[in-house]
Amino acid sequence: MRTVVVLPTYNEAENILRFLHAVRDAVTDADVLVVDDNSPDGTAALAEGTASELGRIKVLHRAGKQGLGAAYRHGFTTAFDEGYEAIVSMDSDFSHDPTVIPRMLDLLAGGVDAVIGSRYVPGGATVDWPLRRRVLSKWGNRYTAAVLRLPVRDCTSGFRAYRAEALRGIDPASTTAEGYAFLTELVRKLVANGSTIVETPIVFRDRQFGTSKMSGRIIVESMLLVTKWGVFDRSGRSER
Ligand SMILES: Nc1nc2c(ncn2[C@@H]2O[C@H](COP(=O)(O)OP(=O)(O)OP(=O)(O)O)[C@@H](O)[C@H]2O)c(=O)[nH]1
Ligand SMILES: [Mg+2]
Repeated sequence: MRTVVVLPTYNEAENILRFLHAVRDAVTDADVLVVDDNSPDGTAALAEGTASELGRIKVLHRAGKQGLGAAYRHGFTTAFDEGYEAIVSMDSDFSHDPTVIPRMLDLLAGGVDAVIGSRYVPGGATVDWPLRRRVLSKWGNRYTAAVLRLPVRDCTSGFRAYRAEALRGIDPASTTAEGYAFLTELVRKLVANGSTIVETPIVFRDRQFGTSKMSGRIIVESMLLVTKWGVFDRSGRSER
């Protein structure tokens, strides 16, 4: 399958060079699409340099920080326009291990529509995160799966592989979430559309370099949206 790895970046200067090399080493025949929100630390210029060196890496230069959701909406639209058959998404800070990508692509090739790298299935784990992050993520995911009745244990994992056709079928451009709630929004739409989703265990590591973009605002956004979608689902109304 013609594959592209979509990498959102914001201030990942300390990671991007090594990370692009690690992705290329893990999946030699995949293209890469970096989606940078004009990172003040010069991430995009570093990515361009690596693109010239390694080839088959494209950098989308966006005007400014608009959140993970907006970056992925842009990246996915570009991937659709360029006709890829498989689309991988992942963080660019080494929290997600690129050597897992081939396993995800094998699962896609086996016929599923989407593969989620999951911290909450047997074999999955989160290491070196502070207790409060672990509690927030684990219980946030339990709440999300229960309220939205989703058969997925890690709805907020950004490490995924999608069959492009299945992703296109839910029109990601129509999503609205700004932060990581965007990832739940996609799962909800995929499930509603009858897509098959499997979770494969991953070990999530805290970033070693650079700073977290996690904010109270996007945590609140996620809780409010999940609750709102749950209420809509129960009231029999569809969508938003
Ligand atoms: N283009 C773009 N990328 C973003 C934005 N926010 C975060 N990212 C990138 O998206 C990936 C996942 O980010 P998050 O998990 O939300 O945040 P993070 O900064 O990695 O936070 P920690 O995991 O807590 O360290 C990383 O590669 C970030 O650089 C954004 O607004 N725009
Ligand atoms: Mg991260």
